[in-house]
Amino acid sequence: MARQKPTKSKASSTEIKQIKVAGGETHQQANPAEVPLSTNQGLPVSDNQNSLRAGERGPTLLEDFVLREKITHFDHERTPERIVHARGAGAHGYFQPYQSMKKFTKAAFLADPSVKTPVFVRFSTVAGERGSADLARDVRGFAVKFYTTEGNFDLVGNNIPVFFIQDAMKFPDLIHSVKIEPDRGFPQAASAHDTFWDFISLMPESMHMIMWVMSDRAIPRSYRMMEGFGIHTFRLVNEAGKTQFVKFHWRPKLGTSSVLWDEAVKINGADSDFHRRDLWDAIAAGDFPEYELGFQIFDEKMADEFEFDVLDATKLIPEELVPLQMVGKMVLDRNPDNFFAETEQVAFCPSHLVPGLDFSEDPLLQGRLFSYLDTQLSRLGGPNFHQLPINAPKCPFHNLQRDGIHQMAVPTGRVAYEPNSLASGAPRESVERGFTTSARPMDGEPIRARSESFSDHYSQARLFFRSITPPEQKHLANALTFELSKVETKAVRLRMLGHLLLIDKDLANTVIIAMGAEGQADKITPAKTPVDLEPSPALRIYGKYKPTLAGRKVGVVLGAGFDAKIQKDLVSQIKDEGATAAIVTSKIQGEMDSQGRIVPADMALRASPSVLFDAVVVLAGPEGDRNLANDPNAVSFVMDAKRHCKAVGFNGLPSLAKEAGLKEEAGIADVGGKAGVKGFIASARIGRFWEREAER
Ligand code: HDE
Repeated sequence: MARQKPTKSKASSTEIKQIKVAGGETHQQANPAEVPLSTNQGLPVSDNQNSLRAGERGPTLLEDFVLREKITHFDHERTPERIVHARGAGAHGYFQPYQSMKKFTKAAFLADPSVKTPVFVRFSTVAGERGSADLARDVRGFAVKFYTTEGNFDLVGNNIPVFFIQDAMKFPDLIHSVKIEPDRGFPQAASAHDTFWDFISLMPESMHMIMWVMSDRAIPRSYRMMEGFGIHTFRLVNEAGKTQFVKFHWRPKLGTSSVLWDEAVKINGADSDFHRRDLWDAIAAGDFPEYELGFQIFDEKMADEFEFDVLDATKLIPEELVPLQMVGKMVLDRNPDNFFAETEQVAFCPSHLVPGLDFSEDPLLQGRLFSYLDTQLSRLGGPNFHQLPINAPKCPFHNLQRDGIHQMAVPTGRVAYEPNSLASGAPRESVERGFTTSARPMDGEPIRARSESFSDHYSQARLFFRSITPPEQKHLANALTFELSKVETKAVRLRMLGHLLLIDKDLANTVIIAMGAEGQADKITPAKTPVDLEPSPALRIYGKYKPTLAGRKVGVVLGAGFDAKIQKDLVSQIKDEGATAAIVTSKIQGEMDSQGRIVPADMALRASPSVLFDAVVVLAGPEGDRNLANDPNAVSFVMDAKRHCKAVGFNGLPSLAKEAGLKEEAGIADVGGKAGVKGFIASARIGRFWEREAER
């Protein structure tokens, strides 16, 4: 395949020939030593500024094949976007097992702890279009392509361990309900509208997922700080043919963090690429995101004893019931070279499997096995998308498929069938190395029906709500109130409130009171009466991982005359934590310290609200304090950091403190005082001080 040589940009513009062309404007021409620009046919281009015209002021000629080639290619620069998960960010890396998993699976990439398997990961939102904002309340896609020696394995998961629906038949309805409403074309990337809640309120099976989507999990701080799940039950198969069930989990090394809804709304305005930029910046800085892969392994007998069906994707298996076994780590250590060629063109398919793994009969998974290949055919324009570099296996592959649109290979020889006796060495099937479907019982009449074992829609929703921490519960109730208050159709609101009453009375009543709907909720009769399950602390975000500042970003605002010693100490201690310190000043050129030296800035205050940081510090001398107190950007910076329960350090700010209502309280302290910089760092590690959170 022809590869374009990267063009090295020459630093000095003196090498470029400046000529005056007709009309007097300057026309730049490259030095003869530069790589010549050419058409896609390899023809060097003599003029990349002017189209071919009939006279200087005449119409452009159809004959201008250089212009037409350039414009035609431009016109087709976009492929159709993914119907779901359109907005995403990708990264390269590797996976390495901790130990051999041969006892459970014959998959080669899990057999040898010395072998690193290359991976490409794409994180995404689901509902919004390609250009939508990153901080929508939404599920996040967590798709990993393992380029193994036995072919590609795609683990196409999400950041939430369950799903809205039980059967693939409902997927188009679910997605149509959440996407922009078809008549008006809005709202974009938002679930807070009538069609979504109308559908959800008519689908009791979605209640468990709704708890997750209304929780802080749906507004993650970073792709680097969220868990991932394969959701469905899969099978592991070992050399002897023994099968066990497995659920896949990803655990971020940095722990989990989420933002508050008020932050999410403001981040979308301040930096709608927040997650994409965060991932890119971390990898570019050498701070490589890491995730551990964990397996929940269980057998048929155990599965039969659970109170729920392991084929039902709206249910999870609490870790307290089947603990996670950590099997390896994934490190993302390289940004894509080209967003389109890699992140956009990557094609994940849950049907991409390797020997040693197998599917289950989960009816949602079964539908996915068809859908992904089908969607790639139209999204990537034909059946040869596997030849694109990002999709091609890194192990050899040979078969007798031929032709098709966008064929990039040149197959040789007269034989394109099997068996044949005319081409020696032509590929043949292999019983030893080939993928075989695991032995599993299969019988029954063709039927369209949901198994009785799928019918408990409320118990695990209740389990989730009762397992998370009180601040998470509060945020969940607020999210429900927010979303349902945006639903215009009263009947839909009241139907949803009826479901909430079945999930948890306290939760329902909080939302009912906040909406002023006392005594009006619908009465819903569940197919199966919900039961109280043992809470699962593993489902919470907060208190599950060790507090850390690693991978986080601290905003350090400097006002004129700030204490240079404190600032230096602060920046060095932040770095020691594995975090980033971003210097923020009123003017982007920097700010003067107490010793008259200018410290350069990373960001300007007017473009950097505190929602972009995990913790903040503001330092100033008397003049700086006065200036900041008069700057609404500085005042809202501090007020928001306070409101969002972040660690706040300050020094030398009597006027700004008065203006922004800043005083010493939990997580807020003078870094020049007793607690010092160390005290601030200790608070910043904790992250949020929920005791400061306002009731609403
Ligand atoms: Fe997807 N899903 N999905 N999905 N999905 C797609 O495939 C589909 C489901 C997930 O970064 C599409 O290439 C059906 C569950 C991710 O490129 C499409 C059903 C889970 C991504 C599709 C589901 C996912 C997709 C759109 C119900 C978590 C983005 C473009 C039966 C386990 C992958 C594409 C990327 C993308 C279909 C449900 C995860 C249309 C029919 C459950 C992470 O084929």
